Amino acid sequence: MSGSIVAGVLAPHPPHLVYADNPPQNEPTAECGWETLRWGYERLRKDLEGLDYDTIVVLSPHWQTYVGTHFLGVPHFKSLSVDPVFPNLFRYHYELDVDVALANAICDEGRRSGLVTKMMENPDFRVDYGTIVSCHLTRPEWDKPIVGISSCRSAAYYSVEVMQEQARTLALATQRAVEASGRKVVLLASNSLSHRHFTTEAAVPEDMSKEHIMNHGQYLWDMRAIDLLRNGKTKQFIDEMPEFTSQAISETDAGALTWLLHSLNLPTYGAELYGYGTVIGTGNAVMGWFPEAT
Ligand code: 2X7
Ligand code: FE2
Repeated sequence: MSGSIVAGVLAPHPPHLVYADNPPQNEPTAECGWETLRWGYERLRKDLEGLDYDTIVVLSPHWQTYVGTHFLGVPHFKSLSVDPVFPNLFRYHYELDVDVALANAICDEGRRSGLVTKMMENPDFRVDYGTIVSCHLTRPEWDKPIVGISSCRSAAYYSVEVMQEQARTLALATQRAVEASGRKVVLLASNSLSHRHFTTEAAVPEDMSKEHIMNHGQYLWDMRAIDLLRNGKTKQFIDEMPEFTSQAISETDAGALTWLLHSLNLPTYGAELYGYGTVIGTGNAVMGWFPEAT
C-alpha cells in the first residue's frame, strides 16, 4: 500500500512550553505560563488523536549541519537534553525510537536528487532540543518513532532563495520516500515565526506580565504570515519568504517550513490555527494542515 502524509504541523519549540507543562521528564518546575500556545498544542493533539499514523518526521533548526542534510540513523536514543541558553528551564530526560528505515529512504532519495545527505550513526549523539520539544508537545507519549532531519543552513551560507530550492528538493524526496515506504506520517516544521528576542530574562521566567512581542513590526509580519497560511495563499507566502525571513529575523531561515509546505504540495486550502503567542519576545504559531480532510 502506498504511504502518505496525513498531517503537516508548524510546531514551534520554545523550551519554555515544556517547562510550563511540568512533564515528569523535565527537572525544573513552573507555576504556569504561555497558555495560549500550550492550549493550542493541546487542541492539536486532540485532532491528531483522530488520525492513524506510524511515524513523526521532524526538521529542526537547532540541529545545524554545515555540509548537507543529516538524518538520525540510530534506532534508539536516551540521554539528558539541556537547553544551552535556558538550562534553568530545560533539563529533559528523553528516550526515543527512530524510524531508521524511513530516514534511510529519505536520505537516499535526497542524494539521488542531487542533495548532499548523510545518516548520523553515532550512538552517543545528543538529539537537539528543537526536535525534542516539538515532538514532546505534539506527542508526549513518545510512542511513535521519529525521523529527525537537520537544517543545512544554506540560508546563512548562500541565501534564502538557495535554502528554498534545497528545501523543495528535500520535500519532493520526502514525498517519494514516504509513498514507497507504505508509512502514514505526520510532518513537523519545528520553528518560530518572528525571532527577535529579549536579551534578559524575567526573575520569574513564567511571569506573563513581562511577556510580549519584541516590537510591532515583528507582530505585523507574523500576522501577515498567519493570514496567508490560514487562507491557503501558501505559494504567495513562499514567494515572500526571503523578505519575511530577513525583516522578521524569522526562524524560517532553517528551511523547515519551506520543506513542510512543499511536502504538502503548497496547500491552497487553509491551515488550522491552534494558537499564537510570544516567548521571550519571539512570535510562535501552532498550525496544522490535513491533506486527507480536503
Ligand atoms: O529556540 C528557541 C526559539 N526558537 C524561540 C524562543 C525561545 C527559545 O528558544
Ligand atoms: Fe529556536
